[in-house]
Amino acid sequence: MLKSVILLAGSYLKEERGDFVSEENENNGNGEVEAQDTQGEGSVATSTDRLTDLYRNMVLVRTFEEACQKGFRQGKVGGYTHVYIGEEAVATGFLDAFKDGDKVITAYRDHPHALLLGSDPKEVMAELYGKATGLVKGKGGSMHLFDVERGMMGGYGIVGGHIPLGVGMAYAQRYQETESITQLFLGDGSMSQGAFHEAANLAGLWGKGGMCPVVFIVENNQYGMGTSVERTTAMTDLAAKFDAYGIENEKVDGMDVEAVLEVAERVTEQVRESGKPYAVEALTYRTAPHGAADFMEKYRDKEEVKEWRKRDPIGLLEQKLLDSDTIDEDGLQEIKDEYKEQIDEAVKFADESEEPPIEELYTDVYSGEDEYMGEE
Ligand SMILES: Cc1ncc(C[n+]2csc(CCOP(=O)(O)OP(=O)(O)O)c2C)c(N)n1
Ligand SMILES: [Mg+2]
Repeated sequence: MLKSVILLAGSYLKEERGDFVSEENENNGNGEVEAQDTQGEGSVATSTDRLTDLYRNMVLVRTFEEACQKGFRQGKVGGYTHVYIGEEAVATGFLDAFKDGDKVITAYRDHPHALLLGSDPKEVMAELYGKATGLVKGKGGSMHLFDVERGMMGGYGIVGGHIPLGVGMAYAQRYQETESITQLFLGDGSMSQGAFHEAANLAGLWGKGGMCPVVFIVENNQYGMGTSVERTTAMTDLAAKFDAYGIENEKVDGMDVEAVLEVAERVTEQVRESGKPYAVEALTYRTAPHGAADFMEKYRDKEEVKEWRKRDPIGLLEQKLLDSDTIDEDGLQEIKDEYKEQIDEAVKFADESEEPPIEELYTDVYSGEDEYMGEE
């Protein structure tokens, strides 16, 4: 296995590049970052058009997340919300390898997955605002986005709870003799849940017979809320945990979208072909707080966040696009302005939409006839 230190590499990057994170995402506290090993030397040559598309997708996600963090702090978003700022390269790279018929399932940090699968940002924002025009009629909120037609099988709030569901979905895909696969995103924190181990065991077992085409994508952002991976488990090599279940695995630099895309394309095709599960641990970092309501971050210090921001995924790609003369500073700004305008419209739409009517309180909540709910 090739080894490379990902954390401090790339410090050529201007600190502010790509880092259009608002000051309110700043944090306080103490903590340390350790260098990590990744397999592969990183990037492959990707066409400049494709790189620009990846850039656009990451800017879409970042701009959306900035706006919903703001909306939450203005009291417009009910429930709770968790943003993906700093982690954009992971979902962006993997979902670029998504094919029609595939399925995606994830935890509660789920806005990017819906957006990247093509859900309308207006409907996603309206969902966060709890409005009837929302993606699931305002009844799911930030943590429970679904867009089944596009393959988005949900965001889930119970840590680890979606993992057995995703493995079951992958089994069904083979049982029904399709060529589709499931991309199952999970957090580092969820891997200490029993549900993860039970599901990984079955995935490995079913995979022996080519009956479980699932890609586990571990979004290792170094923390589960305020608890670092080192304080969660004695065995911090998360990819290697899959060895115990006979599941092939590797790590990738989750800040480098081109490296993520290379792994995603190769691995999704292998899983599609073989019906066997595969796991990728993407080493990444959320530069935003755990949840939008968190301001004080005693578990990590500003220096740590600053170090990771030097490798902001959007900044890294901007540098690459500039260095290769694919685009200039004005071109980058134009893209950012375009998404700012689109997301401003989404916020306006969410703000102006109606709340669901009271008669809808019980519809789409339980299966079966609606009328038995709330009736004498
Ligand atoms: C079963 C369960 N236990 C505890 C929680 C509270 N909780 C919410 S998020 C979280 C951390 C999960 O961390 P990770 O899986 O690494 O995801 P991340 O937030 O870093 O994306 C915890 C413990 C929960 N939602 N569900
Ligand atoms: Mg985490």
